[in-house]
Amino acid sequence: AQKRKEVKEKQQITSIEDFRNSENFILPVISAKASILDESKSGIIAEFKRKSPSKGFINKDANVKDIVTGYETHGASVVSVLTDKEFFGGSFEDLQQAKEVLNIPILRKDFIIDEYQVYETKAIGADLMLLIAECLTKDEVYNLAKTAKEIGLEVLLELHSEDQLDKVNDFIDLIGINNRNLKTFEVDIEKSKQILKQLPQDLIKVAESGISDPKTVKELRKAGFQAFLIGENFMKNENPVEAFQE
Ligand code: IGP
Repeated sequence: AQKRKEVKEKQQITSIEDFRNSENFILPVISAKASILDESKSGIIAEFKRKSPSKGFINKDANVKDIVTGYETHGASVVSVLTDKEFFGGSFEDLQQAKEVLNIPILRKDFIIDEYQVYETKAIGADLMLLIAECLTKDEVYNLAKTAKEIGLEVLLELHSEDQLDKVNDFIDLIGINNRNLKTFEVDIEKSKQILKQLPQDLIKVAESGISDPKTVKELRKAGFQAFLIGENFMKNENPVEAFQE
C-alpha cells in the first residue's frame, strides 16, 4: 500500500511523455542476457545494497561509484542496484551514479507494481528490470513485462515456489529463483535446485540470495544456474570489491 501511494504521487510529478524524452530513453540498453552468456565474465550479478529487512544497515555510507566500478573491473556480468528506499536504503541517485561509470548492464532492483515504474526504470538508466512473482498476479506480470519489452528493457522474473511457474510468459528473459524465503528469511538452496528442474530450457536461470562462498556458486552452476545474484556477502565487507575478488 505504501508503495502504491508513493508511485501515485510520483505520477503526478513526471509524465510518461517526459520519461520518453529523457536522455536514457534514446540510448540502447545493454543486454544482460548477452553479458551473462559471455564466458569471459563470471556470471555474477553483483548487488549494491546499503540495507536489508533481514539485517538492517549493511553498509550505509558506501560509495556507489567506487564499488560498482570495482565489480565491473573484477568480472561481474551485471550490476544490481536497489532503488527501494524504505526497506533497502536505495535511491534513483545510486542507480544514476552507477550508470555514469559502468559499461555492463544494470538491474533495477525494486518492487515494480505499476506501468509507470517501467518507464521510470528506463529513464533512470537501467537495462533490466526485476518483477517479483510473489507481489503480482499472472496478468500483472504479463502486462508489465510486455511494456518493458516494448521500450527495450530486459525482464528478470523472480520466483519463490513451484506454484508461481504459470506466471512465466514470452516476455521474460531471465528467471531468478530466490533461495531466501521472504517471510522467514530462511535460505534453502536445495529447494531452488528443485524448482530449477521445472523451468523452460531457453531462459537464463539466476540463483538469488544467501550465497556466501565460491563452493555454493560451483554447486549451483553444476545444477544448471547460469548467473548468481550476490549482495550482502560483498556489501558487508568494508571493502566490497575485495570480497568480490575472492
Ligand atoms: C541478494 P544477498 O543475500 O546476496 O544479499 O541477496 C539479492 O538476491 C536480494 O537482495 C534480493 C532482493 C529481492 C532484494 C532478491 N530478491 C527482491 C529486494 C527485492
